[in-house]
Amino acid sequence: MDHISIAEEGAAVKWEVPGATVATVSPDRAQHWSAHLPPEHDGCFDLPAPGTLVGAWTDRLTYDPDRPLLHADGAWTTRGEFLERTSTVAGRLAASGLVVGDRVLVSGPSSLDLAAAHVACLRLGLVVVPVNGTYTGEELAHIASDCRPTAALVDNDGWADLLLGLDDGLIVGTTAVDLPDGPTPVLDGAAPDDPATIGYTSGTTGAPKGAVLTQANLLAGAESVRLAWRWTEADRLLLCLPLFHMHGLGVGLHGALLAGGSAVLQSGFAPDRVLDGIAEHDCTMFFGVPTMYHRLAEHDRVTDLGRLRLCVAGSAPLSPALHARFAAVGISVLERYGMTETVMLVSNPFEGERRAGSVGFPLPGVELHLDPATSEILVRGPSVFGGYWERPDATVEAFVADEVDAAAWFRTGDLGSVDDDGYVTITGRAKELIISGGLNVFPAEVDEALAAHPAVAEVAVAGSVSEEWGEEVVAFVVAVEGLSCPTIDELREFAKDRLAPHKLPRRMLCIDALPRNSLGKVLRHELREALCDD
Ligand code: MCA
Ligand code: AMP
Repeated sequence: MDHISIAEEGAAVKWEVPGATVATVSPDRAQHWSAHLPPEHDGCFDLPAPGTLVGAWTDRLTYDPDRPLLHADGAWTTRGEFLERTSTVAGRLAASGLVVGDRVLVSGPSSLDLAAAHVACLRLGLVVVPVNGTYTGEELAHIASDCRPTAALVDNDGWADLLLGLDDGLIVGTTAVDLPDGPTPVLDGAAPDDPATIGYTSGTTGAPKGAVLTQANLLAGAESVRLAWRWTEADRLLLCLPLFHMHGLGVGLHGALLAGGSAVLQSGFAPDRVLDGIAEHDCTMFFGVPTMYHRLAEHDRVTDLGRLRLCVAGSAPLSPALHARFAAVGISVLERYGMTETVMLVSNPFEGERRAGSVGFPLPGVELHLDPATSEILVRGPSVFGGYWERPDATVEAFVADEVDAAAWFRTGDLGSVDDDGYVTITGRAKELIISGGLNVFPAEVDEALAAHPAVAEVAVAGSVSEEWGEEVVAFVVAVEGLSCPTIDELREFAKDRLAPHKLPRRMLCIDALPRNSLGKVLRHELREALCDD
């Protein structure tokens, strides 16, 4: 293990992105990592690299095999049972012909089967492509044609037929992986730099791209929060976030397995069930997006969350007002910031002030720098991915090379500031993005789908502030001359086969013309401002 002193310069793992623009960056080396370190670390910590997520899990979980690990579908599974199940599933996948590096599309409501299928794939050296189960056929088809999976383990209605329609050679099953058993294959043999997951995420323009995360990236991402949040095997996480985004998967599930703690999996979010689950299973931690906290704040048993030792919020800004509502009942919600491409980046401290409106300090191993010209947040470190699947151009665009040392900086597309105490605040976005209920909506994709409506001459969407959703998608529609504007219901119905439900507009405004600059580009910020004046 590399022993890193926080006083040492350029501590992060280095990598190069050939061809990336070279910019002058003068990183502020004072990363305040010590704010996250338990006192016994004495200002130093061990980077988990070189290592693999699966290696670290197995090391932890083979010890004390009778200890409860995951609660799902009404029953507990122990560490030993879980490891055994994952090796059986891996044996089945290997016997079906899957080999190291093959991509496997995995999607379904949270369940033990889903967790075991995911872990089995990783232990076998397969590359998991987690997919949001609410995606439409079109969205799914894009991902499948882009990453060309060898197998798909999916529990969502109609998906098996859809996928077989795209590729009849695909091995398709459910996450129960009811395939013939095979001998136990080599497990946990992946190297740190081997790809482990491909997470699809949209860019400002173009179709969603796959962010490739290695075993080492995922390990570093989970390890940094394990350390910072003092996550131990005594912890029990109530995990109701979906297991197809980084928040639920890369932080919730991966972190629980790495810490050797336990987790109560719930499929979907229902405040009553969350509070009941916490009480029944003596949970110690809860992770959620701000929309979940908003709904919990409205609940008459909200103070039950006070029995937890840690409540973490992320994926979208937690408003200072919501932070204050929890503080008023004695609950100090810890806000953190991350991305599909980077796992977790910045977090409020476990000890010390959890500052409302701020995301805190860079996590151990993460270097953060603000682009001096634009204030865009640039990051590098062992959890940051190396590039997009088969998209060299997009990869080059996503990184800025450092003039001084070889490690490139990833451009997050988020704008930020760092105050005198070292707290990072996200002040805006360089990228065109709406975040609704913790889910990303890229306006251009929605514009394109709505523009195909026969009564729509032109259309652009913008995000309006919403207490519950953070932001809501609002469509500004110019009707075809002589036709009346479609209603919001007609518009949603029209687009529902192309766009997942969270991308559909919740409101619509009929206008005479879209504001455009002299080059014809829609001035989306003017639409947002119009909504603020509303
Ligand atoms: C559901 N609907 C939504 C959303 N979710 N509409 C807008 N935005 C959403 N996020 C639709 C439903 O399809 C339904 O449509 C209607 O809204 C009401 O649904 P409801 O039952 O109230 O919603 P829900 O099923 O309770 O879902 C809300 C939710 C969910 C629990 C907040 O969206 C959720 O789990 N969000 C978290 C996603 C997440 O894990 N994000 C992390 C990605 P209709 O009425 O038409 O049926 S970001 C990430 O991973 C990075 C690394 C990070 O930093 O964490
Ligand atoms: P995703 O691409 O789904 O991983 O979403 C990542 C994006 O979510 C980031 O680039 C941010 O814009 C946003 N995000 C995540 N956490 C926070 C947070 N605590 N505050 C504000 N934005 C956040």
